[in-house]
Amino acid sequence: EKTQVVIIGAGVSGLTLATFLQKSGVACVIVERRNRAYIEMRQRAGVVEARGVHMFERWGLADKLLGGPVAQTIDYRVNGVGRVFEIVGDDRIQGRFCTQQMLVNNLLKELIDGMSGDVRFEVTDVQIKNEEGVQPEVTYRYADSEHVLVCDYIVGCDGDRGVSRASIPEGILTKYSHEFGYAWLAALVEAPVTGHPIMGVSDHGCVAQLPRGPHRSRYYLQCALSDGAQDWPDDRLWNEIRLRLQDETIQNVKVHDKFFVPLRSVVYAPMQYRHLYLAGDAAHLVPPASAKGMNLALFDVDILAQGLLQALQHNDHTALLNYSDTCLPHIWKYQEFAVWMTDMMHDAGDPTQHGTFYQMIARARLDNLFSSPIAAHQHSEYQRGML
Ligand code: RFL
Repeated sequence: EKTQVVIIGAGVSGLTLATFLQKSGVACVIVERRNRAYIEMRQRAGVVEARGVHMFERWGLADKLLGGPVAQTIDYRVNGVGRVFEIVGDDRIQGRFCTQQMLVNNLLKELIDGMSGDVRFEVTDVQIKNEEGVQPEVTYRYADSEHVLVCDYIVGCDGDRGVSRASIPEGILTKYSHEFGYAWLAALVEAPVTGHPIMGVSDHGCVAQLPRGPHRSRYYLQCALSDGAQDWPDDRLWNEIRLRLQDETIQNVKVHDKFFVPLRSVVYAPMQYRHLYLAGDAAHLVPPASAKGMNLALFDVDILAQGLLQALQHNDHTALLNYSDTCLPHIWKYQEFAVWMTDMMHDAGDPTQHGTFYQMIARARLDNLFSSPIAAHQHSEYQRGML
């Protein structure tokens, strides 16, 4: 069987890329190991930043895929005392509320139900043939039969633990990584954010509460790397939230899910090898304090979609050859932002991280956002994804 592009993984990057390509008349197939119902249920990010909104507008998809405008404020709290930061910038381009789940569901509808896009769920044993001078192939198993897709390009959108990056021979990619030494417990709860999204630091570790729809929000709590679900029963979770936010009025409500994310930053370079291109978490990871993972994935596939169109429709391979060089400076800029946010949030509250000296330095950094219009402007542009 022949197609132009095979995309491995139907997460946010794979589905967005396929939708852009399909809309532009490029034949593509997604192969995905999970079933559709599983993908429709998966919940993570909450906001498509201003840059991503602008991108979807450019592809004529913003109103079909995205929700309404999002809060342009962040309540930075230190030991319960809040200061509301206002994200400033061009009002015409604003971030939109759109959980990753909502975006993925809207993409599935648009791609499969609206454009008859070809997404093959529940495949196993995906393998990549990516040799010099030979037409690339992706093979997979579905039920008990083996399938071969012959194509022009392969795109790895299969996350950090997928097969795409792993198929690249040793010595080609450089891995740049940083482990922060602690984890975040992420808990989706049945209570909305009632005021502004909260980024809180406290002497007991950092805590954040971010909106996830009209009835839900996600709390993030700094915890030890070695912690597991058994260490965080619901009572402990709520007691810690009250303690870290210094707010005894917070009630225990239903907790829908709880999982642990070790905080790490990773970049693999280059993001391409022969006919294979990596996008999203397959190429880089950022800690969740920055809220950039999904947004960087969207950035990658925008650049890649344009490069693939140039190559396949105009026989111009320049943009595709330059894919890594175009993406990596942007990715590093937001890695820097993610490290700044993560260090600031943890050091500002927790003297066990880097001592009381760094606690005061981190608080001075936070203060800066409220006293310096230049710092506020730069922080806003990072938040909006416009730098
Ligand atoms: P995804 O979404 O993980 O999709 C990868 C897909 O590939 C499939 N797959 C395979 N398919 C076939 N064969 C194989 N061998 C395969 N191996 C894997 C998987 O089943 C899956 O369907 O990666 P993608 O598309 O690169 O998207 C990246 C984003 O999902 C990720 O960066 C964000 O979720 C990160 N993130 C956040 N990003 C933000 O921009 N803002 C946020 O507020 C935010 N919060 C978060 C987050 C990530 C979190 N976790 C789970 C680490 C909060 C959390 C808790």
